Amino acid sequence: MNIMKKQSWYISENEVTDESLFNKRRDFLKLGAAALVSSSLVAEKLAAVETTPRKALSFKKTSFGRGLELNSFDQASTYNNFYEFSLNKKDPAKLAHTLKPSPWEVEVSGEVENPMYIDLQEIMNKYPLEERIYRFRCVEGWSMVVPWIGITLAHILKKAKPTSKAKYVKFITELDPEMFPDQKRGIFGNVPYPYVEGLRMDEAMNDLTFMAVGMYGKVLPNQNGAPIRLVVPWKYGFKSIKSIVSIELVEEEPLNTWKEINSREYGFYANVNPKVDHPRWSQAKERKLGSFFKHKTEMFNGYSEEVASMYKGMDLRKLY
Ligand SMILES: Nc1nc2c(c(=O)[nH]1)N[C@H]1C(S)=C(S)[C@@H](COP(=O)(O)O)O[C@H]1N2
Ligand SMILES: [Mo]
Repeated sequence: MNIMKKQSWYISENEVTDESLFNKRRDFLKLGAAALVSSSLVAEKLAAVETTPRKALSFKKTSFGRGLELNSFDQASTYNNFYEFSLNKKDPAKLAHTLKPSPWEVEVSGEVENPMYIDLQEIMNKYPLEERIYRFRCVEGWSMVVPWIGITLAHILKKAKPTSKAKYVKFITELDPEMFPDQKRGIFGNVPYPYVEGLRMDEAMNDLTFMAVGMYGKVLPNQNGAPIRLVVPWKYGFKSIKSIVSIELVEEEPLNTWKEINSREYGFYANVNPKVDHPRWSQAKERKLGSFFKHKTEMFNGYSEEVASMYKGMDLRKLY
């Protein structure tokens, strides 16, 4: 037996991995015996690690995020929040093979002159894809830097032509219990499905707001939200909804899933803000995946120049 004495600098695994924060967040979900059973099932499936080769995409490089140090593909694709598969971050990479990203269509509807269905093949083959390197910050306190490939949401919305009544955009994840095991639990599950998110119209049209179909040069791995997901880099990660099937332009602010689960702790705006703490933990610092030390959280996750003007006159303390 090799028992090491703890050094003064020793930080327990829990503190480093943020698993403790994750668990705190999870407290609010109705975790019953079912969840425990499913996590042992997950262990049996450990062998089924995703090995599917990803299709390469053609895209244009851009200057977004130049100079930022990228996380590795392995880091970004094996530490995921995707509750439709599991509440444990290591599980989606092992379980997401049940998600069938093709064929796939996204419906664009509601307050638009030109409602449409967009085929994912059409986006991948005909739209002008570009690469953008963005910071990504989860509300739990971990962060990463990822090279996403996709198009701006504005590109899609302009094709659909929003009417003057369009004030918000509502996004919905696919609802299909055959693809997403946690959805099978219905009202006894952890999360009210389908997962819903929303943006105000100006946020949706902001040039940073991105619809990703790929990362690290190739199509998205299922666990990162294939075949198409939102990326809003100045907001906490839960806004960046995965595996989208519906984009609806609406008049009223949509109720997003985490606000529905716990409106005291998660809001609609959810802008990254080091000065507004989560009711149960500080947001002043964050830890980038793979790095040992924490660093300071930046206002709007470092994107103030591009987005701060949208929130002039609003009480940022209430924007959580
Ligand atoms: N449909 C759906 N979208 C989702 C989630 C989810 O559970 N389901 N989790 C969110 C959260 S909390 C985060 S931090 C990011 C994680 O994205 P990643 O796994 O690509 O890092 O996805 C967001 N989008
Ligand atoms: Mo998150």
